[in-house]
Amino acid sequence: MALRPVVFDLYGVLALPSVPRAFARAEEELALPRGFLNEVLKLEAPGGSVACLLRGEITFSQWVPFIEEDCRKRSKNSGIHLPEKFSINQIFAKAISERNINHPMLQAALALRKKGFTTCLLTNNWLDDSPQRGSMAQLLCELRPHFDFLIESCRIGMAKPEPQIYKYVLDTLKASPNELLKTAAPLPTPCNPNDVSHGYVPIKPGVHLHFVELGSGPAVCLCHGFPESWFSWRYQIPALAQAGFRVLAVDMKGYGDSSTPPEIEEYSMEVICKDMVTFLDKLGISQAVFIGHDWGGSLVWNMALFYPERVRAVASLNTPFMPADPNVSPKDFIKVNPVFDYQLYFQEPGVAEAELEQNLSRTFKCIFRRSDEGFISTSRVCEAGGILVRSPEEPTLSSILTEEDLQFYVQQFKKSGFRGPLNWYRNLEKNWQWGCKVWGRKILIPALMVTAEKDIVLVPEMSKNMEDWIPHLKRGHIKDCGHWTQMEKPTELNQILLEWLETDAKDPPVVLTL
Ligand code: CPU
Repeated sequence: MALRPVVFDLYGVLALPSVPRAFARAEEELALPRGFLNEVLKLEAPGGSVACLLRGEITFSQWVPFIEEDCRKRSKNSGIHLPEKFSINQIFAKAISERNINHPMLQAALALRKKGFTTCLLTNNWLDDSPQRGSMAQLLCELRPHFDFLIESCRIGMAKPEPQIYKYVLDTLKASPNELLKTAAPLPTPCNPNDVSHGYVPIKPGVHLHFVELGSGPAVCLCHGFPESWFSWRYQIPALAQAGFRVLAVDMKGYGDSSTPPEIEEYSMEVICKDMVTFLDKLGISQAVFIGHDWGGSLVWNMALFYPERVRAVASLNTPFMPADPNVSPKDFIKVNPVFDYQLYFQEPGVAEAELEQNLSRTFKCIFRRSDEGFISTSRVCEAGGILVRSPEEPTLSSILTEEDLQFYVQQFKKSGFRGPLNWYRNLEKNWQWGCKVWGRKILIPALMVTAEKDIVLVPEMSKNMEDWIPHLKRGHIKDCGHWTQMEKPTELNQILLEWLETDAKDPPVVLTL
């Protein structure tokens, strides 16, 4: 389908026309007449060095001596003194380092794209081989994924305002009318499974872990819960990568493209923690920030308790840290907390598998819902004879995911079903015994607990005593959020995680004093 095109100028998407501003500042500092630099650039013949630069015929570093020569000539002709320290390189370095994204404009571009418009970023740009070229690369890396097309003059041999560049743009964007619908507040950009890098780490014979990786910087390992996927972090992965982290979103053992060994013992917390340590070892990562949700939350607290040296910082969404109490067995705990009754129903191998695998699309439609959309009832499940028996045969799709998102989960669970995922629940006694060994141990590494107001299974109240065990605990709380935090409230969650990562998970910059 041909779509309606929208073309953005790079300087619309950048907050400040930084080159003219840097020119004005340089002129002031160097006591040059106002507009001197612009004049030099403008006076250039159509075939001059600026045109060559913008068409990519020469690189930035090749261009600098030409333009400096032009400046010298012009100053001589007009009797202007050009100081010794005059440097085009420095003026541009400043201009580029000050370029900031104009977020409202970018959001507008994203909203239009979401509504079916084809978006294009058109810019007169140069081949940057300057020492500061990294800033330009960073900026374009951030912008590129948000547009269908990025057209840079230096890559196509034509520059604005030459008429042929507009013909080129029109040929690239094939137009056809399309209805503009009302725009809502945009969600963070999710990642597309076909557009991300996938990695596979051998853990031991017959077991490997699959993960999606984006960004560079300190490693952040994202651990999903039941019954999910690396894809549950789709709204977090680009945001954390953009903030300067190397994000590794893992398909936990038993899920998606990771191995799904059939044995129950393979899914104890002790074995899964060891797998995650091996995962880091084999990638050569000495420490990672661990962020987990649901069962992934349980896992990351255990990583912090048993392997603090491998954990740069730990954060859990929804799942509180509840140390194993030697006086309360898991069965006792479930008796006191009837919302966990489904966990008893999950115990007998094969039973819940049969129910949950019968119609994957219905299963996920029933499970992935906000609490006010009729979330499955998790109490009296044994008595009811199933977790989905009280849900509609043809449930509606929740507003927290799209039909394509749903199909992704369906396709992932077609591979190995629910046996591996359910096995996470079949080590309750073993996990408790393992936890009892460290009764009294505290978590003193940087830690964050994010509670979700309307999670009816992992209720915020359950986290109330965490400070006894994690005295320096930081907290975030998301109102009107149910169990599926990452997809229900991605904007709010990203804000909490990014602020915490910035303050507690980045190594402080090294300050050199002379
Ligand atoms: C319940 C039943 C079926 C599908 C989904 C749910 N998470 C929602 C809750 C699933 C869960 O049981 N998490 C555990 C994690 C470790 C602590 C106890 C709860």
